Amino acid sequence: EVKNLEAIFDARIDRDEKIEPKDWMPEKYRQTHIRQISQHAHSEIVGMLPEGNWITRAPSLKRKVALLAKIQDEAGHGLYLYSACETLGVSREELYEQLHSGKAKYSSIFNYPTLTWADMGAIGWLVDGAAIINQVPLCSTSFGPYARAMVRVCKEESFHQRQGFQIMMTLAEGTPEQKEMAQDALNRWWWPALMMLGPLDAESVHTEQSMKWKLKRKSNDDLRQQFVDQTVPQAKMIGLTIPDPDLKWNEEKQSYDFGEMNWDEFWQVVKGHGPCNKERISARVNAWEKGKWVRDAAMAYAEKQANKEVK
Ligand code: FAQ
Repeated sequence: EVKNLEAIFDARIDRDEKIEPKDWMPEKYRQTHIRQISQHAHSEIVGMLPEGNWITRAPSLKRKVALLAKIQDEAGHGLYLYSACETLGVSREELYEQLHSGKAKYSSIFNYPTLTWADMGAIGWLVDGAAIINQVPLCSTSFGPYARAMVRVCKEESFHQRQGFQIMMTLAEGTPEQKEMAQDALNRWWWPALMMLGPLDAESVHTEQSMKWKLKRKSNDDLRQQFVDQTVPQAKMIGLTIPDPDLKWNEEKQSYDFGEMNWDEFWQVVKGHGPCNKERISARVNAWEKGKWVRDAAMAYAEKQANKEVK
């Protein structure tokens, strides 16, 4: 009977139908979606921390307002994604527990430090830039709640990317020191941003199955190529240099060739040994523990209200 259900399911995927939470789905489909959607949610939440570091030091009121709004958007994305994930039968408490205990992964990129204001520019421009390239195809992913969440998320990411590029542009047009600060941020964020799109296709264990299920619509390498081709002209436009001596326009393939990434560094960061992994997790655990009294008070209040209604 499961064989039969599986054939019907596969046919629905072939027809590009959306799979909804109450529909039958193979257990592996459910598990792989819980994995990817929860990693994505954790990334949004942990991703607030590097930028949170600069809220009190933004150079003007306008910059501070925009940065605050961006970080709040990220909180919203995290909450959407946790909700989408919960429709697959996992509770939010379990997901938080997985993050806080170090069991769950989140994007490697958020384990790097934010050393100067220019890093706010580089994150918006490069990290949100890479996130959009990865997430636009996810708007047509096969699982309905994930696909629908991505539509709004992508619109907001697009504002974030412009916000970051505008910071970089302003710095690059500024004093020599400001331009140097922008270049230094680009130097530090370029390679981590490329690696954020995941291991090489040849090393990517999930791509083949995820493509069949239309969870992933493009491979890691295709997305990376698209990111490079889109970003190199933007760097040129503002007079900054991509820190890659092997970067070269390839006339034949009509796109850029680029250098090799440091995959040892990537896997070290993914395994928890990046520059800020410990700091990020302890910030989350701390926020959770410090917020306990708020959760307790809200529960006590809700119980009191419920009792009142009975009388
Ligand atoms: N970091 O076989 P694949 C954002 C793991 S949101 C850590 O290629 P898959 C917004 C992978 O989980 C950024 N781990 O895996 C923002 C797997 O391990 P597992 C997050 C990584 O799933 C901006 C193993 O390596 N976006 O930036 C990474 O097919 C600014 C093998 O890899 C998403 O999560 C990595 N970079 O492809 C917020 C998008 N890459 O699970 C604040 C949704 C791979 O077996 C500020 N996710 N791994 O233990 C995806 O599209 C996919 O999951 C990929 C990875 C493409 C990330």
